[in-house]
Parts: sequence; C-alpha cells; structure tokens
Amino acid sequence: KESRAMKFQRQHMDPDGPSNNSNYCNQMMRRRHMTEGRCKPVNTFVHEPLVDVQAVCLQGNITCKNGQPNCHKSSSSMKITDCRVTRGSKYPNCDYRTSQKERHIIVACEGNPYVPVHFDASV
Ligand code: UM3
Repeated sequence: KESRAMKFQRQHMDPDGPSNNSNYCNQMMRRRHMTEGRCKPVNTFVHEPLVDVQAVCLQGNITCKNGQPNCHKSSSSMKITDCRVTRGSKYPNCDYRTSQKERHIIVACEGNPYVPVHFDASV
C-alpha cells in the first residue's frame, strides 16, 4: 500500500520540472493519478531536490490550516507550479491552469523519519 510519505512524493514532487509549457498541469495531474474519480481541484508541484523538501520538516514550526500543530514553513523560497482546475473543466476531461511561482512552502510532517505527508499552502 502507498504510504502517506510516498503519496506526498507522487502528488507534490517534481524535482526535474517544470517544462515551461502551459500543458504542464494537464499532463502531470493525469500522469500522477489525480484525475481519477474526480479532477483534484488544486495541487502544487515542487521543483527542488527531495532532500531539500524533506528538510522543511526541521524548519519553522507553525499551525496547519486544519489546526494541527505539525506544519513547517520553508526558510527559503522554492520553485513551485500551482495547478488549478479551470471553470468549465468537466470530469473526466480535467483541464488545469499552470502557474509557476517562487514561494515559501508549508507542509505537514509525520512519522519516524519525520517527513512531509501533506502540502498545506505556499506564501
Ligand atoms: N493544495 C496544494 N497546494 C495549495 C493548496 C492546497 O497542493 O497551495 C492541496 C493539498 C491537499 C489538498 O492535498 O489541496 C487539500 O487541501 P494533500 O493533503 O494530498 O497534499
């Protein structure tokens, strides 16, 4: 079974990206299985080495949007791509807008080793 840590990597890690093309999200959201059953409305890919994203779990500790205490904000800004489903997108034809950004990321971490399991926000 897929662990929460592996699910985070599938949904949010793309260290070698982004290909700077407006179809990035349409392709990646499908390739990473986030368009099965429904179109996942919002999803962020991080274009930094896995070790650098895992290290965020040791950086500034903050409260998550859901009130849990285990969120962490990256001390540096990171290259990310936000994917947001378009108005007019109709399952199973999931259509996304691709936006490249440089932001501090906020992730929730769990376990031993203490690793990212959820992407909370970018700021
Ligand atoms: N989400 C992002 N980026 C944002 C905001 C939300 O990827 O800037 C995703 C993460 C959550 C989902 O999925 O929206 C619901 O909050 P996850 O827990 O599987 O990471």
